[in-house]
This record gives sequence, C-alpha cells and structure tokens, in this order.
Amino acid sequence: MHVVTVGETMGLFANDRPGPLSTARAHSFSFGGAESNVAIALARLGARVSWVSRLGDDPLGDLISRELRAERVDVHASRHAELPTGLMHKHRRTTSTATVRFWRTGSAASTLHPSDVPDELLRNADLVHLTGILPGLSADARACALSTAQRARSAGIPVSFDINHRESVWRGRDPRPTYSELVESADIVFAGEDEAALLVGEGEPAELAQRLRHLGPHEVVIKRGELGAIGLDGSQHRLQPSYAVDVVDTVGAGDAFVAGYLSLWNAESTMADRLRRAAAAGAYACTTIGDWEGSPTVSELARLSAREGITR
Ligand code: KDG
Repeated sequence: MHVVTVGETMGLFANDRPGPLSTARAHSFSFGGAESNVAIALARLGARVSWVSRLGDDPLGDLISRELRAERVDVHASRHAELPTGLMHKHRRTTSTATVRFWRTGSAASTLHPSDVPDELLRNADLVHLTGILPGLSADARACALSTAQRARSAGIPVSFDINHRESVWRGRDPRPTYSELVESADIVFAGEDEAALLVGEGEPAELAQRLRHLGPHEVVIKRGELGAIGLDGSQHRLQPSYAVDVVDTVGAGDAFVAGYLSLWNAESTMADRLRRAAAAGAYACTTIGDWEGSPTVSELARLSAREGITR
C-alpha cells in the first residue's frame, strides 16, 4: 500500500526531566508533525509512504529529511531559501502533563501550495492522508489541503482526514467550513470528541460518529484516548477499549493510532481488526517520550496482549 500525506514537521525541544521550565536545564532535541508521525508509524508497519512538505534550507531541515528517510519514508520536500523550518517546545511539567508551544509563523511549510503535490504522485497513491493542521497554516496551505483532497477524490483515491484541531494555528479564524469540506471529501474521518462536537454539536460518541458520517465519509472513528475508540462502518458501531500501558507521553499517540488503522486499510481486514491494531499502535506510542519514537513494528504489535499490556 502506498500512502501520500502532506504537512508541516518542526524541530521539537523537550525538557528531559519533568518540572518547572525555570529549572529545566537539560533538553532533548527531536522533531515532530502529525503527518510525518503518521508517515513514520505507517512505514514501520510496512506501508510505502510519501511525505510532502517544505523545509527551510537549514540544518533542522537536513535533520528532518535525513531522519524521515532513515525511517523509510519517501521525502518530497522542497527547501526554502529564506524561510526557516518551524520549531516547537514541549514542556513536561509533570510525568503526565505537557504543554506544547510553537514557533511556526512564517515557516517554510506554511507556504505549502497545491503545486507541491503533483498529480502524478496522487495517481500512484492507494490512500491520501490529511489533517486539519495543514489548512490552518495559511491561505496557500488551505488551498493545498483542499486541492489535494479534491484531486485524490476525482482520481478515485480514498482520502483519510484526521481533524486534529489546533487552536493555535487558526488564531481566531473559523476552521469549521474548511473541516466540513474536508470531511465531505473524505472516505474515513478520525476525530476526538471535542473535534467532532465542533462540527456536529455535542453528543454521545456514537451519536457524534453518526452525525459525522451523514456529512459523507464511509467510516468514522472517534478517538477517546484511554477510553478507547468507537468506529462506525455503515450502520455498525464498534467499541475498542484501550490497552493498559505505562504512559509517559501521549503526544503523537493519536497519530500512531491513525497509522495503525490505515495500515490495514487495503487488506482483507474488518473494522474490528483495524481498530484493534490502531489501539495497540497508540498504546505503544504512549510508552516512549517523543511524538513518533515509540511507534511499533508489526512484530512488536504481536507482543501486546489486551489483558497484560505490553509483554516483554
Ligand atoms: O500529533 C502530534 C502533533 O501535535 C505535533 O507533532 C505537532 O503536528 C503538530 C502540529 O503541526 O501542530
């Protein structure tokens, strides 16, 4: 299976030991971005993945490009001569709480344009995955997300859309018309409860899934973190509990969940199979610090048992 995804990836500083930032001397440096997190997780699960973006012509752009290639992701990222690669900082105040801040206004990726995603790349895809972050970055990036979804749809390529609402990128603009358009052109939609409610009003998770499905997608998955997930396929609801693991970092777990689900998209799988793998991949991601570092391989997934958590 060949998946094409498009989005921004940034450098990521995080304090090594939880505590007040004023006393956090040591920081680790990595990178992250919802779409490249999904790309890495899918590649580890055996899919071919093409990641489209723009990076600064800077050492951080080199690092991201090299590391993604090392994870067997095909990198289609032009390098911007003047604009930098964005940055984010994850402040781990306690072992279970983190605040993420961004320095991404005017980043190279915020200039992503429809022409960055060539028709030929789309034609060779089995699935296109987008999130609600890309269209919030700029008018061009919004056009890029909508045009990619529409062109994929016209070519008969299924579209996956994870709402992934980030208040900080929309800065007062209303994301709902854009999200609605993307939900309408998607075959599979992922949303947290709050994200679904933003579009279809408050309700129980099963109702939210039903209302999102009425907007067009064939499958809807409501991600509920440690409460598991609810999938809706046709008129069938399916509940998926989460796996019990020692959680150290939940950021990026939703991306691993999406990748686990999509990795079985083309296979002879049922929604129950896809949800089970999604929950297992999300659980693994929570056990490691970093947005994508904990994403599992297929053989690691086999070591996760519903009752015992991850067995060593
Ligand atoms: O899903 C993890 C993301 O929140 C993180 O990597 C940041 O993708 C991100 C973004 O663009 O805000």
